[in-house]
Amino acid sequence: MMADTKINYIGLEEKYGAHNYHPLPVVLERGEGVFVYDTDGKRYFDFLSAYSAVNQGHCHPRIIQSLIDQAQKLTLTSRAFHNNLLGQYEEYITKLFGYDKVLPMNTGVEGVETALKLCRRWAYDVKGLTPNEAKIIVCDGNFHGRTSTVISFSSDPDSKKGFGPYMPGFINIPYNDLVALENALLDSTVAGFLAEPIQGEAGVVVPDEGYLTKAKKLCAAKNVLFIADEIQSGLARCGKMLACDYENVHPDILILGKALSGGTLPVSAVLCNDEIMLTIKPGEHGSTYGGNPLACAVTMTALDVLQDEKLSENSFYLGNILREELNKLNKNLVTTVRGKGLFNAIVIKPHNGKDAWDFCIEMMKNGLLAKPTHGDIIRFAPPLVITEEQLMECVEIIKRTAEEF
Ligand code: IF1
Repeated sequence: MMADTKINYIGLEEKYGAHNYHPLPVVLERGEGVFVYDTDGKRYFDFLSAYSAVNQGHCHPRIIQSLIDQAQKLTLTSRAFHNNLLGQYEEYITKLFGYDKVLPMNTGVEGVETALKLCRRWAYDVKGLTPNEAKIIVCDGNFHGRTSTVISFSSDPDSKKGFGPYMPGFINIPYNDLVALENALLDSTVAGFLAEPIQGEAGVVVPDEGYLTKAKKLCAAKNVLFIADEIQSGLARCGKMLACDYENVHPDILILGKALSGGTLPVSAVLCNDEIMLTIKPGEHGSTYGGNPLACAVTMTALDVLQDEKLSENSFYLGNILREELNKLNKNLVTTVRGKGLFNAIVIKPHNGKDAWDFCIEMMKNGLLAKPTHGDIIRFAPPLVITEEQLMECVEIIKRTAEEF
């Protein structure tokens, strides 16, 4: 007779963990490719991909092998000493994205903070702005992370309220609004414009065709840096290597994270050219784990996988099929479908007192995991290794859930 050794996983989190999330009532213990498995062995399609950190699929064998191999050699030296992988990684990623240099960090928000510091330092040392007066334009609906500086310019009360005092030096304008950007750029103390080329947390908000091109042009005309946060939209998620690639826009500063490590450990990167990057001198910025050899090994393989398995092309092709199928759903229930590549979201109209959360609970029962955001939006972002056959199986689950709803 098996003793009932089932651990009350959720109860432990409830009792001993911070309550800073409200997860779906599912306990996962294994992931492989597009699938995750709960502690009862039930299989789910993962349609969140850890907020686009597992674009290469859960536990990709090549990425895991790199992790294992390097973990048995050297994991961390700190930047007090050189290591044999950092330079190779830096050459790889700067050539891949077309920049002189990269500053390696860990979490996405550390990458954003690094970009903000680079922009301010460039403003004072190169552009010649008065010290401590540089301003950076940001967009309403932004999500760039959760440090005190970054939430200072959030327009989302849940991210911002109760955490003051706030960091000054930011100008909020509406997203996808070039007139507002042009007006904000009249302020001669502006140093940079930070935006997500496709807004993630806002609910996969895709700007008008040409927005990125014109925004970059307006910034360039005023010697203002265009800073693209591609932490969620980048790395093949939206059907191109970068969302900016749809318009061939080359940001002055590019920020990457999440899928950079294929969902194994936090790795972020800030890329820009020497005029900006070399304004930070030795000892003026860094982090304990930034550029560690384990991260370098894993990230080079994670970037190889994106290219070798043509995940941008797969994302582009299957994204069109997914949106075509989602647009067939009952418009009284699914009022909006939007996205690019496999970076999509639907807006659910509350039904009989049931909302997006309830819809996600029903999809979970039907074997598909997704997460609502802002009450009525559900993001659909499966790992980019998904096959057409698997995608159609997921479409059936979503259709069945909509019919039952
Ligand atoms: C959470 C969503 C939230 C990001 C972009 C920077 C960061 C993120 C465009 C910071 C992080 C994560 C954070 C996580 C949930 C998720 C998220 F947008 F993806 F859905 F919160 F809004 N730029 N997004 O999306 O990167 O420091 O987290 O590595 O905080 O709940 P990080």
